[in-house]
Amino acid sequence: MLASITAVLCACPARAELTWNFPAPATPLALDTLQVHNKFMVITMAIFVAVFAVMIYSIVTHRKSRDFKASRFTGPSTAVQIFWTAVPFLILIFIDFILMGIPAYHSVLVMQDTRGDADMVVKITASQWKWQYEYPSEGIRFVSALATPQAQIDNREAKGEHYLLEVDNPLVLPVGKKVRFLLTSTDVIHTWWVPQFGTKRDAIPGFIRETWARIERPGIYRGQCAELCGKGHGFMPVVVQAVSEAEYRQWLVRKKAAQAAVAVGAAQVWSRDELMKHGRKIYETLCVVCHQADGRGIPNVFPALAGSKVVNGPFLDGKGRLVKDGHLDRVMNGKPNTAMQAFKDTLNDSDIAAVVTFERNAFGNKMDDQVQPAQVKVLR
Ligand code: HEC
Ligand SMILES: [Cu+2]
Repeated sequence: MLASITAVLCACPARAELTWNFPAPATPLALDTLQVHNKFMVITMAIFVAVFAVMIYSIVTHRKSRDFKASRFTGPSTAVQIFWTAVPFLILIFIDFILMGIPAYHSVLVMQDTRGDADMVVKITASQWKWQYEYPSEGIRFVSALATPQAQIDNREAKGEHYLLEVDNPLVLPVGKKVRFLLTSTDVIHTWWVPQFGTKRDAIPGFIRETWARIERPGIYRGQCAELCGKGHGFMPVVVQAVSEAEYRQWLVRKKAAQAAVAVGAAQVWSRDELMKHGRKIYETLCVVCHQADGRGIPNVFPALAGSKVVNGPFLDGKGRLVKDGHLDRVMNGKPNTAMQAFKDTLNDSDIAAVVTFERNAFGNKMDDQVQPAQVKVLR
């Protein structure tokens, strides 16, 4: 028994880096809330020590073995009674309102301060189980999904340093700028949370909520969805890369060029191999959480794509229109009121064409056909 406890204790520090304090604040707001926390800890510790000191002193000095005789007075004067009621009352007012209330109120005000003086706006859309980031004034939009390989999740490979806290496309932000975040969701409630920013806001379907951050130091900041949002809840991390203003400008240029390249790619005819290769990548980042790596889904929850009638059925009718509830329709428009969301707005033409082609020719499906990006484009 003792040996096993010792073994567990000794193994712990080797497994995870143990830290006892909060992560270093990266925004003024996070610093503010940390200071409130620390101040409150000092106050509660002082109260704890004072109350226990009196209690322990009384227990020790007035104990029976010392033959202590209790005093037997009754009914002290009204003045004394008012006095010993009023004094604790005043102490409480002082501690609660002055020492704790004012700093807490200040923090909450700062937290809510999303007035129009922000330098830039980022729109965050949550969906099961990934984040979409949009820079409205730059015309940039992309999906940020978990990048941890499935093999690590399945314990077939050793877990990496940032296990479940890594994404394919991090949110890139400039330091020193007030960034206003607008949050919403397409399905259930999610929460966008980066501990080092001191911000945590629910993304609620049908509502736009807001929060903000002014990141002070460049670096990579990691967080998670903090609202239990279904099976993939633990698989939708938030990664923010804070860079200098100049690097941010360069990133914008690169990102725009990449988007333009995607548009060019969508105008070309892709080979089957290209479609399959790209389709596998999309499938592994976005669909695998539900339909599983082998395409067999989870019985009664997520349908199998292997052997599915939809996947192994037509996707366009004779006139080149979408077959209702066909393969392409299901992927582009989803199925209302189920976990199968519409991918039309999250994926570009090439992504949709590739992932559909992949599904039709993987997991034992042998449709031997393909979808071209240009076909998806006209169906939008
Ligand atoms: C959040 C879970 C989830 C994710 C992620 C997801 N799906 Fe689905 N998918 C479903 C569910 C649930 C259904 C069944 C809908 C219904 O009731 O018909 C479904 C149905 C389908 C079907 C029809 C299968 C059939 O036999 O009815 C296809 C095709 C499909 N999904 C493709 C995809 C693709 C491609 C992706 C990734 C781009 C994807 N799905 C991502 C949950 C998901
Ligand atoms: Cu979530």
